[in-house]
Amino acid sequence: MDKNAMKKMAAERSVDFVEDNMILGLGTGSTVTFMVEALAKRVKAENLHLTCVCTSIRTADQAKSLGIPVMALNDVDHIDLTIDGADEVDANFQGIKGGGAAHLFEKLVATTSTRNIWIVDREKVVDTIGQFPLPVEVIPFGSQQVFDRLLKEGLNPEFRTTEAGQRVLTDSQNYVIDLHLGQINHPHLLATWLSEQVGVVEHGLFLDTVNQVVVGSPEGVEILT
Ligand code: ABF
Repeated sequence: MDKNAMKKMAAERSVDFVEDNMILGLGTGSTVTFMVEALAKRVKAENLHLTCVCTSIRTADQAKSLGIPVMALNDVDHIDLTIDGADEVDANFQGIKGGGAAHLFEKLVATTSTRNIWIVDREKVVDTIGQFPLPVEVIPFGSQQVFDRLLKEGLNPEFRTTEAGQRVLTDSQNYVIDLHLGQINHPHLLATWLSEQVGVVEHGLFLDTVNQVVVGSPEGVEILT
């Protein structure tokens, strides 16, 4: 079974957790794209009343194009449930996000949410996180000095660029530096250190955040709690 089929399977199953009148957080990425498509079908079929807060311009554009009501995060006082993708998640439900360069908005929405569900294909469930490069959003001003500090710390940094060699810009017009670590044995220590670095806006370690993980695999959908 190809990866997209597994993503689609998890995405469609996650929509079952959506209830009428929810304020719903919508994540970012290709798995979420499948989820928003399935959500729009359910909204229409059951005439659900939802308010959705999006974690990227591209998710907001997709939701609005499918007739899903969207509100800004600043305009809601809570979020009942957020469904998002992830790049890696381990057995302790610690994860890496940000492959889609949206982890700042995703973390703001996730930390506002009563419940968080991640939707992944099976390959994203790992023993130890870190094989996926850890994204770090940095402001452009002084980003070279931040890069040099990460390099000196032995964190194997690399500015994320497009195929044309241009630096990737987040929705906040910041840069992303990816840390090629291979394995992160003490994610909480690393998260604290990164958060203390001036010029770092947010990192992609999502620790003690997710409540359930919906995993698509050739054997079917598995819900980890
Ligand atoms: C987003 O989902 C990002 O944080 C994460 O990188 C991405 C996973 O992308 P995909 O679903 O396309 O594999 O939330």
